[in-house]
Amino acid sequence: MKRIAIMLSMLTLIWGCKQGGESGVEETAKETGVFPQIMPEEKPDFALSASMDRIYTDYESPRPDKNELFSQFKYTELKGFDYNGHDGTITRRDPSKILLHDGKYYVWYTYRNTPTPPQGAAKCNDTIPSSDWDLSEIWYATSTDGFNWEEQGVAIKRPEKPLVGWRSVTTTDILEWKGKYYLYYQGFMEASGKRGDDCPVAVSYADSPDGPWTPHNEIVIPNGGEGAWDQFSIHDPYPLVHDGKIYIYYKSDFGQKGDWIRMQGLAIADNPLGPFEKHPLNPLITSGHETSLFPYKGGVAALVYKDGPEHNTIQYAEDWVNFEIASITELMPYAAAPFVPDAFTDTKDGRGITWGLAHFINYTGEWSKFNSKLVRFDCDLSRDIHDPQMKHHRVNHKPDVYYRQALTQKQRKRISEENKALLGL
Ligand code: AAL
Repeated sequence: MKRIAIMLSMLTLIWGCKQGGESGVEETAKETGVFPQIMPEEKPDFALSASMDRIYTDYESPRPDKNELFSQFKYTELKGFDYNGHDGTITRRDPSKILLHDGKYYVWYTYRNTPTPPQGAAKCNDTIPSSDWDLSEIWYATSTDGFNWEEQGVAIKRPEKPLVGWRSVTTTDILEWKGKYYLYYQGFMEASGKRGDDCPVAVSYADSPDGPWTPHNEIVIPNGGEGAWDQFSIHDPYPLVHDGKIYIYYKSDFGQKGDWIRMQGLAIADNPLGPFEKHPLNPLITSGHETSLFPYKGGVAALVYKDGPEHNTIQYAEDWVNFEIASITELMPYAAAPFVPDAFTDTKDGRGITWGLAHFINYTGEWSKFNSKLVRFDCDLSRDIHDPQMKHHRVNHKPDVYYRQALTQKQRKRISEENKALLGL
């Protein structure tokens, strides 16, 4: 009897699909209480589970390959940079967004060239770095294809003590504003690792991307006050132009040193040299690390990777403040620094991104030779291309990738003991 009833309701459902299109489907679903075979385009007004509800509120499509804000990421080794055989004495990391100027791509990045690899805060001195980004400068390179780069040399040197950034200037990003150029960067005034990774943000400006760069020599985004979430670190300054203002998204590490919680905040100014006002809702994104963003339609999208409960997501904020998960992805670029053609145009119709630079940290995997290497990533997070090969909804890793995530001896021992107890051996 029950089977007949189900059959009848399914036949009714199919008949509803044929007869009434969407409304028929909804009506039939309401009558039968069974979610229809043809998924309603618009959010139906019958009861949905929380997860089903998100399909209509959060995602452009139930299929990632139909979601403009989903993409896989592909990686290509860059040419034009020497790393001393990756012995740890040279690092290039934390690249800036890519700027296109006079037919050339420009990128700025943290450059360290020291007599030794990083030795930790206890052993560091005026020439021995504490961390991979200690005793660093901001260098830059140019390219005409994004794969082959020509290193141009230093853009921002470390200033004299006690000016902001005297110990290290790192983790920079570029702003083009009213025909001038601004490089924002972390200005360390103590070796990273002494207390934490503590620094504010400084800025230098120039009339050309090739410099010369004039340091503003003042802190433009200060650390938070006593007890504030961003009291110690203002990392990864990431400027965009929106609503006629300069929006700088940034990260801070808070909670317990060594067990940091990392979240993203926003500071806004009318003038590139500040004053920057921090958003009252900060922190705005509960996850991520060097979080990169790009205008998308009328809002802004964010590549949120590495840390936090929502890592490995691409998020979207229509109002540039309240972010929602737009897709979940994998193998996301570290410190992604995309080419964002409309980063500074104050666009209301953001087009998205297709490539940029990123970095691999601890490139050789040997902590005693810690150094990082720049890499190119490509993706399809653009409204102007459709690359199906970037839209496969999973990366098919080969078995060796899984085998490399091997159990440790300690884990094997624990499992063996549990097994013996279970089997009474
Ligand atoms: C990076 C960034 C900041 C931190 C350190 C160098 O990944 O988050 O720049 O200070 O790590």
